[in-house]
Amino acid sequence: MLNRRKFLGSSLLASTGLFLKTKNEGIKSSLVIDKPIVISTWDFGKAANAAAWEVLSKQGRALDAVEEGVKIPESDPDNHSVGYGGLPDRDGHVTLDACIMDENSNCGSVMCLEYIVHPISVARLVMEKTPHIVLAGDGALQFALANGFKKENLLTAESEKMWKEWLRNSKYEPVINIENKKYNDKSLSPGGPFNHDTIGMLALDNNGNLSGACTTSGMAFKMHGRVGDSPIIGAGLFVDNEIGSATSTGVGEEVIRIVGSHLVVENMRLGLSPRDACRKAVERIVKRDPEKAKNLQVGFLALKKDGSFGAFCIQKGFTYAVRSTHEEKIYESESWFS
Ligand code: SD4
Repeated sequence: MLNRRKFLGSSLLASTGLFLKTKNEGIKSSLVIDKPIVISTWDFGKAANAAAWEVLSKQGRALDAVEEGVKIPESDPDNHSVGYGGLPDRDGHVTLDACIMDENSNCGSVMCLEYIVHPISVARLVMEKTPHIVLAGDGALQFALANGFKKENLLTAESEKMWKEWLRNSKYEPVINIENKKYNDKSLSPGGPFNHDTIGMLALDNNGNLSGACTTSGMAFKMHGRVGDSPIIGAGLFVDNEIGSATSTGVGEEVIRIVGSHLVVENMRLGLSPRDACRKAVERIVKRDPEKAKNLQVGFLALKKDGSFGAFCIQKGFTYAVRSTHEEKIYESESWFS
């Protein structure tokens, strides 16, 4: 049945000229017919996708899928860049940023939230229970506690150890996600690898609706109060149910500057494929300051309304995970620099 459906999908697309194949871009040979689909940033997106898939494969809503999905890395103590076990700011506080957006442009966000393992669920509650979109800091914490979330210490012994190693030099030199370079080389950077990664997740459900979620502990050893792109609607995440969705990872400041995820969705609105839409956004960052870009990492990931997907990043090394009816795979994104 699946094969027949896939065949029908492929032949329909081929006959209408929609059968596209681009290097390193997800090939959705049976686009609409093969929904649902979920994609997320980095290798650890695979386990998160599996949780999202539990929802999607039972005809669940994309919104529920992305929330359930990103909760996996949020509660994983071995993931030092999301939720529990995330690396603290330079003063030792684990401060979390998260946002969520549904098919009706409803959205919710928390910034600089402490002590709560699942900031994504608090963001969803901000969306559903308040007339607001963003709650920050202590206000976000009070809101979470009032709604039954438990206050927990998020600084694990391992994260604390890494922070203490960092404190020995206390060099405030925030660099994120540059794979295989000095920040991920333990001998050059005690405590590394530490400075990545955010999970951004995008899903298309059986009803053809899109939603997205993005959650992170942000830049390791950041200034207290620093907020990145991840909880900012339009920067770290954007969903337009008519067109598509996008999310980002990397140096948040550069993404905020260009309102990156919104830009990727608007590029798709203009007709670009997900991969090309991401590439155009990367180009905007690189062209603004080509010298700076050599030492920056930003990656964009996009999922279009038709189920096609793609990514692009500045430096080699950004990966993303895909789960659909016919694949469970990790892709390596194309990059500006090789
Ligand atoms: C931030 N964009 O806080 C996040 C960090 C990140 O992979 O994505 N790391 O700027």
